[in-house]
Amino acid sequence: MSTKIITPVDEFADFLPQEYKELVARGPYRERRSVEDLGTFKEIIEEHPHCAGCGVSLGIRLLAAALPSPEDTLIVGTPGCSFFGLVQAALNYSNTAFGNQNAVATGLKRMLQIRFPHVHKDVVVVAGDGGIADIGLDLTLHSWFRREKITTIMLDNEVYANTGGQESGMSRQGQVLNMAPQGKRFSKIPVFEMAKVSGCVYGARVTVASPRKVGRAVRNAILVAREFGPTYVQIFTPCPTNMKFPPNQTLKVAKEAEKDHYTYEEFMSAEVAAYLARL
Ligand SMILES: Cc1ncc(C[n+]2csc(CCOP(=O)(O)OP(=O)(O)O)c2C)c(N)n1
Ligand SMILES: [Mg+2]
Repeated sequence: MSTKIITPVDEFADFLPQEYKELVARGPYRERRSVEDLGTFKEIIEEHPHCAGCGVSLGIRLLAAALPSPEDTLIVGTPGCSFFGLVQAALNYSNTAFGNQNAVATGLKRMLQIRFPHVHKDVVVVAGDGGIADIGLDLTLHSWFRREKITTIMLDNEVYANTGGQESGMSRQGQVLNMAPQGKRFSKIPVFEMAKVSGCVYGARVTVASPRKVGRAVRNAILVAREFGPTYVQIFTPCPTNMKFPPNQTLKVAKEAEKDHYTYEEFMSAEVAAYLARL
């Protein structure tokens, strides 16, 4: 978890693929980056395999650009569409069995604190709505109850996209999906509200249509987790493939949601507000 792991020894440098050399020379590691710098540095090793217009891939780009210390960050994921982009991004990434991400992140964070007591090693869970709100819900909540110093980021496309369109706990009531032909019967699980009462000291609900807000939320969440406890960011990442809208409409769909069920919201404890004001 440092630039050392991507820096080749001189003898080997000539043999590396061009893609990799570019990552070493122009990756996200050397200077501080932000969402505003997207397009000016090398983010991923190869073209990612997400569908055209994928909201999840945009969410990954935004959050990766907003990491306060990319070289000292460990992203913990789980099966789902986010896996495709995250394994090829210029990030330290570890995948888990589906739903186990917050338990694995807990162990890794505690281990890193012991191994590197004087460096902030940020452990950030990045997973889909199914991974967090359904199969991993108990492990997510318990990591919050235990006040683990990790950040959880949900890429919410409101569907099990990767497996062909089953309903998730985060799908909207009435939503018809490939494998929910009669429409979903109950409303979205209020994970954002649950975060507030389960120990999260900072939370933000944003959409990919507001890149700066996403960047700020991710950065705040990670800096606050270092000092105070669990933090949560929920990003709406619409899926053109499953929701059957044209791929060039992703931002429009996200923007409309900001006026409807995905209004911007941020919460934090008084102590955290004072800390962020001092930064
Ligand atoms: C234990 C287990 N159960 C089921 C699966 C199959 N599976 C892989 S991805 C996925 C859905 C993921 O949905 P979500 O977390 O919303 O991510 P998305 O693909 O929508 O980004 C499922 C059910 C699995 N890999 N492991
Ligand atoms: Mg999903």
